Amino acid sequence: SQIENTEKIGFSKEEIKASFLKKLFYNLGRVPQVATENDLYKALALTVRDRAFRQFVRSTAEFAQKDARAVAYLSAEYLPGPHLGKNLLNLEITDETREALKELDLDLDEILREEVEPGLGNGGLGRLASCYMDSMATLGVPAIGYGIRYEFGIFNQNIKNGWQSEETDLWLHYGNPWEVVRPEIAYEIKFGGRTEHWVDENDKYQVEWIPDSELKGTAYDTPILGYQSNGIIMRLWKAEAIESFDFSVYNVGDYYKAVEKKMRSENLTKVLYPNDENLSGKELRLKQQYFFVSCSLQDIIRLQLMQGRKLEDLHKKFTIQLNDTHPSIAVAELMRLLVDEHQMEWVDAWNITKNTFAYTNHTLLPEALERWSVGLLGRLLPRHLEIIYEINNRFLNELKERNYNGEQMARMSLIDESGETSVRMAHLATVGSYKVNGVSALHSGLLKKQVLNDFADLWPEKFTNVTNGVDHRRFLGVSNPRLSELISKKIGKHWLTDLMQLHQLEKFSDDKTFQKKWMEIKLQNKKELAAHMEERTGISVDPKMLFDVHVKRIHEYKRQHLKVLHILSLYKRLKNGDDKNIVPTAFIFGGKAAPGYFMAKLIIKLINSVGDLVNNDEQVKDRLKVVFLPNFNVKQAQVVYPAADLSEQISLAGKEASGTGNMKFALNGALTVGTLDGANVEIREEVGDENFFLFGQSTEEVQKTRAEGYRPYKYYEQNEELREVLDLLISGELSDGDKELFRPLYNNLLQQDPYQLLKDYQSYIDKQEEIHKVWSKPGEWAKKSILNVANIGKFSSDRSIKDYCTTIWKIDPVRVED
Ligand code: 26V
Repeated sequence: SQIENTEKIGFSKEEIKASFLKKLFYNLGRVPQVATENDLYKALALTVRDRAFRQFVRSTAEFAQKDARAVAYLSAEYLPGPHLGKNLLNLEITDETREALKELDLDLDEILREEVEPGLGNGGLGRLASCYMDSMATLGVPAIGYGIRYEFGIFNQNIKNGWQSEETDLWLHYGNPWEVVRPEIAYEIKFGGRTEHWVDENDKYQVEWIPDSELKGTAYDTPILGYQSNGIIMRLWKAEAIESFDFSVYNVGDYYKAVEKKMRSENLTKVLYPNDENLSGKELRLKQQYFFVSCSLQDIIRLQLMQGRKLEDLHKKFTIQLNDTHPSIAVAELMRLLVDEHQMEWVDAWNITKNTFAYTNHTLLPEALERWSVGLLGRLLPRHLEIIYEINNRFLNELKERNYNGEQMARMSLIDESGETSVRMAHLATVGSYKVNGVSALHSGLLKKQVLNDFADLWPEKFTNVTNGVDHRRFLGVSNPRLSELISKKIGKHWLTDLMQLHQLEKFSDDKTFQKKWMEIKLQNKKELAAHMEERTGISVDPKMLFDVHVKRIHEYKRQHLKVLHILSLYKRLKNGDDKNIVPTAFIFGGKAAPGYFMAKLIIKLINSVGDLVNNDEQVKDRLKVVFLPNFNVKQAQVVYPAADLSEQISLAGKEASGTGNMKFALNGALTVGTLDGANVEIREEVGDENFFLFGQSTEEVQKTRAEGYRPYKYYEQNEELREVLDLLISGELSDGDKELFRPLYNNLLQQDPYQLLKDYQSYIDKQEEIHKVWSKPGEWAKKSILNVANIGKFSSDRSIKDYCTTIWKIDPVRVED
């Protein structure tokens, strides 16, 4: 009723226009005549934010009234993408807003382009967290997304002379109209020092942690809207100094010391670590993880108590999802809060803890599995190290009782004593959780067979799969308005909340007029991307070419360089006058390399060098184009996916946990060329093998190849075209005569080739020939494209979240409607 009494803000064109002008005038002190693009963007963002907060307040009231069980999603990364366009769609006011602005002589699309996206993540994992926020909001899952408010997100990528260079991301520079700071929601966080143990007068064992530094985390809330109804918040923590602590105890002479300390505190949330899939054991990274975990757990406990609930019932009212092991120190922190701060018995606290957490694993790559050295962990979090040892002792005792031998116990221990003694965070997360899941059927299977094999044998019922999904409202609804409109005209708008409705398109796949409209839209989207690329790179591409797209983080396991070998083979053939079966193709790449990852940076240089060679060669430049689109992020992704004809998903089988780009491409009508890796397997199952270009070894074959002693050199010797292409790398032709530049890649492929490119090469080349043949038959291609979209319904993140609700969280969504 308090909500009812609050003035209802309208959604009509007139009301939006009035609100917008009011915001521009009163919040920004501008009239339209003198407003900058940024002023206009901000005024519109504030207009929309008012409406967004209303949804959030209503949902929260509803959830509270129902005393609903809630999810706390703990993720060190989020990649929400631009908020404005998405919120307009969710509020269903895109057209009204466009009209309102038009009456003021303003263009909505131009304003949308002004938004700088929050790049608070590296790639797949962070983007998945944001897709899940959207779906939780839409479905009415009571949820809060907790994370870190990095001041500098993922770096901006520039390409200089073909090399990647990194530039600081200043996303907060112009202010962030979407967030609201909550200064009263702040928690103290301790680091370092020592612990004291004693038995008190009631014979109770007591522990006190005496830290050597403290700081606080303050909440910043961003509303995340669901489609048409609900809204939830993403609560990000910013590190600040505790002023009273610093300033009062020091005398005037130490004022500057105190200032320094303040600055040191604020450093904690300054910057996102840009390494995906590689851990360097950095102290600040562990501090970030503990910081956001402790703030979030203290907040959850506050919410539990505030609702008049008992702490003993925490696991009944909250489930906490760990997005990879990055927040897994939470297992020890919750134990500390319950036992040390809330005086609970260990056994009771452990029962709550292991029934509260659930853990999602996102990678099997050994170099990405988190371990923290006992030395570092003990120095930073002495109490947590003790707790981890205690959890481990009790766990190993349990194993002993089950007659496990020493070798098995050493393998399963939370502590790895084989090298530098360290804590295996995946083991901590597994032992401390009631469910563990992988992110595709294949990956969840491998997780049980490889990394967590012993645990899966011990607790088979703990392990499950939830195949990833994507926010189709963003990646089709917002980013591909033309296709969305065509689909809605044919089958209605119901697909926005039920992607399975796309099945209805199946019956039009042979319809020539429909095929024509379908491909006409693709062409329009390609024109837009071509214009965008030309603006960014100066390279012009004919929109009629086949758009063959490879966008994702640059990593050897993703095999961007296999794509390069293919391009070079086509180049060679064209130069030799052998142009049969080669259709004009634009090869489009995008993605960031971790700043310290030499091979990945060399691959970027290679792509650009191949581009220079091909794009400037009179003989081939109308047949092949190579573009590296700099700074691939969510905003650019929204222009790329709708324009793709072919989606490259060519990782070595068994390496890509799921992939989510694969889903976004297919959702926009691209056909996939891919290996049997991650979610590709399930995409192929859904769209049908005749509509999917499969190549390469299976996971089992990859393992067999390795077991038999893989010798890449054999393929170099036996395959003439492959040999010529590889030799081109060190010929100097790509590098102004420099024969050494690409030698590290060449040597790596010939000597180790850990991702077996050479073994999969021929199968890839053959498949590409088939692809070019199909492209020459537009009707056939169009049909396959339509069938891909018609059968992609499974990969909505709405389905993933429903799976989490039923198989893991045991939550019934509560949809609030007007
Ligand atoms: C690890 C580290 C190590 C420390 C430094 C920062 C950092 C950041 C991220 C990671 C692990 C990234 C794991 C990841 O992103 N996995 C991807 O998750 C996607 C969503 O489930 C999935 O689709 C991709 O296949 C998988 O690679």
